[in-house]
Amino acid sequence: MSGEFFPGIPTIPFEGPKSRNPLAFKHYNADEKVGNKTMKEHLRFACAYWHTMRNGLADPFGGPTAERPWDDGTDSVENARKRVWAMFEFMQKTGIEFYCFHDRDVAPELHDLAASNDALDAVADELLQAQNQTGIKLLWGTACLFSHKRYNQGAGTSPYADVFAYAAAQVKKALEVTHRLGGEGYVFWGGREGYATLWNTDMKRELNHLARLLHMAVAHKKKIGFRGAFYIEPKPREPSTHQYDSDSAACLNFLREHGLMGELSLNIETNHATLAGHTMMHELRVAREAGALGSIDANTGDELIGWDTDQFPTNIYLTTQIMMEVLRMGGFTTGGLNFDAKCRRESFEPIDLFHAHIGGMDAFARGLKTAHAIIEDGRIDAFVKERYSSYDSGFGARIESGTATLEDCEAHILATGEPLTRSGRQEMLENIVNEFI
Ligand code: XUL
Ligand code: CO
Repeated sequence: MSGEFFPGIPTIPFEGPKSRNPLAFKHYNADEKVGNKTMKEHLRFACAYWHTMRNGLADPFGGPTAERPWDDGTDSVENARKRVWAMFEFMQKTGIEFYCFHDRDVAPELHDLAASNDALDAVADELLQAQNQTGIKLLWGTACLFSHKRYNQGAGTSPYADVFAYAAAQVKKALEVTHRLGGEGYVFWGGREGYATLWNTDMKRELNHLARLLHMAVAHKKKIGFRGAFYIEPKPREPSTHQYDSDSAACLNFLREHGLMGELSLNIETNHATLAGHTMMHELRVAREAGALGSIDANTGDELIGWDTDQFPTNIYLTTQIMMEVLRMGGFTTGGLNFDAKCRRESFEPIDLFHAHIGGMDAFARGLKTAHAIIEDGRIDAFVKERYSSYDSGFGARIESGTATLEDCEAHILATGEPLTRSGRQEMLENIVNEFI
């Protein structure tokens, strides 16, 4: 492929930690092995089409600043087709092997559904050609069910049945295009699936409708033979006051209540965890322990700004914690690390897209190595195992196996007296983590 979109920027090399070249990886060395897999096999980085190609970098107080010389700013299918090649040149140069898209990022929404579907098919032709030429794959596709004004009161949870039907039709098409492009997954992020106020809301009906939409999607997935994974992406608020998929626990509860557990797993995003008042490690742990950790939207928020800033992840503690959970589930299968992140409004040049992704990839390479080393070292795991060892045998084993009653517990304490507890050693364990960072 020619280098017409990012002239003067080479394929980003790995130069190691001593390099001072801003256009080089210091830690991400794609083919280097960590444990029994290479870094690229562990990390499965993906580039988000909406941020990389479509985000003008506006904020609530000012319009777009991004300079994207290849984009003529129109909604033409021609412009959309051209953008595909800018996206793929960018991914080739950064060595990112997957991408993710919404239907409306890759192709324009036109005057009616049929025209929009035709536009999407035309761009999908181009995407398929670019995938075949580069070997880059689709991590997941999704439908944008939150930007158009028809979705002002939700999509699957809209009080209007025809809006529901429009959303479902969009899901059908996006799913078919994802299938055609060999996507490894499909995401449901309920951008406006929640409420602005309970005074006008029938929550039970809305939740039932959302479940209907997902059941329809599961049925259609089976009908067309799509074998990829389905994910729900939790987020507590913004744009709505409360979103039903507010965090991992709420999503799991929803899936269980509506008979969808096993059909969908979770795509967990760092900044959404922050907005939910949780650590990312918490959100991942909740999902992993339910066997439902599917994929990750890798970004971060700003501690001083209260909205979804979608910044690139650079914090090594964060990436270490994330990779601990990923390694502990045995690695990704269909999922990966999708940079659902954008440059700051001040970083408006095309080269900033490179700095941003290089930084995120290096941060995750360090997180991966650190997490692997902590697990290999084994001291933290050994501590945790020992901490719960009173349940391994004796009376504790009877509690776990369900053979002890309240009366048995009373008798046990009357016989043994005041229990012994030990220090949780938080500081010592944090010091061990720091030994590896
Ligand atoms: C929005 C967000 C979405 C989803 C896909 O906060 O994260 O971009 O990842 O719809
Ligand atoms: Co996301």
